[in-house]
Amino acid sequence: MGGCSKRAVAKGVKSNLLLILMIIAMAVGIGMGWGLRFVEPKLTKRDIFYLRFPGDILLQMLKMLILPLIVSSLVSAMASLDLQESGRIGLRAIVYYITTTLFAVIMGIILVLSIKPGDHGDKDSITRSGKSKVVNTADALLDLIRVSFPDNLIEACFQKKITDQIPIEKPEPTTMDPENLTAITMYTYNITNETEEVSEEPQQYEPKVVTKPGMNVLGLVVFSLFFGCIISRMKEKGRILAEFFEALNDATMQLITLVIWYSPIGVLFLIAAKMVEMDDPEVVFTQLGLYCVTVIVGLIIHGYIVLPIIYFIATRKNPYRFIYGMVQAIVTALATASSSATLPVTMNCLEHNNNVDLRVAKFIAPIGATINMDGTALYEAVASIFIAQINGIALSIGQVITVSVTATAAAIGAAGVPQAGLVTMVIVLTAVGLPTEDVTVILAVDWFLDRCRTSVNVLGDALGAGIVYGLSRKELAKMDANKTKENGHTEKKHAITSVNIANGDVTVNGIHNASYLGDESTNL
Ligand code: 7O9
Repeated sequence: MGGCSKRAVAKGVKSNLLLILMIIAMAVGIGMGWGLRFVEPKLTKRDIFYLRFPGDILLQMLKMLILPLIVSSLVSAMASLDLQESGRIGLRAIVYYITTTLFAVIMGIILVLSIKPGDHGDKDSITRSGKSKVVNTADALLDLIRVSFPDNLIEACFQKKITDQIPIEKPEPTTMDPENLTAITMYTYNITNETEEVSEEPQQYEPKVVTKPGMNVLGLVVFSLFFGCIISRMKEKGRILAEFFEALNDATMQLITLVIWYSPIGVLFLIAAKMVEMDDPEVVFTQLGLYCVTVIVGLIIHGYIVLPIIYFIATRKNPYRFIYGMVQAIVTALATASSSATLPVTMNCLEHNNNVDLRVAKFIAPIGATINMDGTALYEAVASIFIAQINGIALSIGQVITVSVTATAAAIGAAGVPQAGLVTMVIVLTAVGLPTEDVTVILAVDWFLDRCRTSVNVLGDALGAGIVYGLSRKELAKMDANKTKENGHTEKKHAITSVNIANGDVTVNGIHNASYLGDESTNL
């Protein structure tokens, strides 16, 4: 027992050291980046490019791990769960995702309707940046199903097929033959033709399936879930596959531990580079300050009050201790603005700091990263009503409800579409008939709010895993009992596969076994 507590202390120091390093990295990154804004001569794009380099390497290492991580996690988790149990656990997760996303949206709507950030500004005085996009809601919905069943698994690792909107060419006016015109009349012809196009009927589009770069996560998730399910049903015959994916998962998790030790350096430079390259914050934040405040207050209330209350109700444990265990993941989310790149860190924190049963963490965390985006949902609800406000449009109750439903659905389906932030935003705006080109008004602060909402997305996934674990203890214990009854030697085998080499010493991974036995003692 003495060795056990020593190990616990060593583990505590280790995770605290990382935590301290992460916080220092964030502070130094902000300070250094801010300081570098004032050096003369100003940093060029090239300088910033090099400043970001250590951060880019972190991002690449994290993203490199996503593919083996999600496939091995989902397959091995499904293979280790009985169909009935995994169904019940999955159902709890889905209920949690939908209700919390809806809560986030409602919180956002309440705040934006009471703070009214859009009533004070003048829409035309706000600097616009970027371009809006043409989106068809029905096609976006169909795409969700389309990407779930990729036609080629290898291709799904780096590309996805989605529906694009192709402008329909208008037939040339027959009265004028452009080929016979002189250069100057040709010019005026084009001009008049263009203005005619704007004033006449709107441009029509037709759908076309195109290939876009980026991993088709949804496709891989669906495949892995079914594949794992089948392996579980094959019993003895599927055992070799189950063990293969289990080993692959263990190996990937150990690689993640290595990457995490590098993450403070990466985080420092990612944040510093972002601080240097941002546009003059004074101009942007005086124009959109109240809007940012609305989003951030909403995110804080949702992530640090509403979700912890739900966690407490479901598990009767201190939610802030759980959140404390997730700080590394939250800082990584702030630095990378990507919950998928943060997923390896999230899984690591769930396993090592919060002792969530691996079968639940492996099953729930990747699905959460893919479909559970509370921060994004809250953000989209606030943004669309903000856009209505700056246009002086008063929304009816029906329209507000439409915003809440579409924002919830858009956040859940976001991983199905590339460039999702913009696209899902346009879907919400279209649903209530708001001007879609006004998304360009809020793009100037999007990079900043993206980081904030990503950290709430990650926190929501983590708390979700904790909650589902808390609610599923009975099923997990029952499964353990069944397994020990079936054959005593399997457990021993599991213990050996979870030998912790990353520590430098060979100790049997305490968390893994403790959670199998339902032991509370490791929950520090
Ligand atoms: C935010 F599960 C994983 F890790 F494999 C996974 C991989 C990719 C999960 C999700 C994705 C993915 O593609 N997600 C995605 C998320 C795609 C497009 C848009 C978004 C929305 O992103 C959030 C936002 O912009 O609000 C946020 N940046 O959580 O990453």
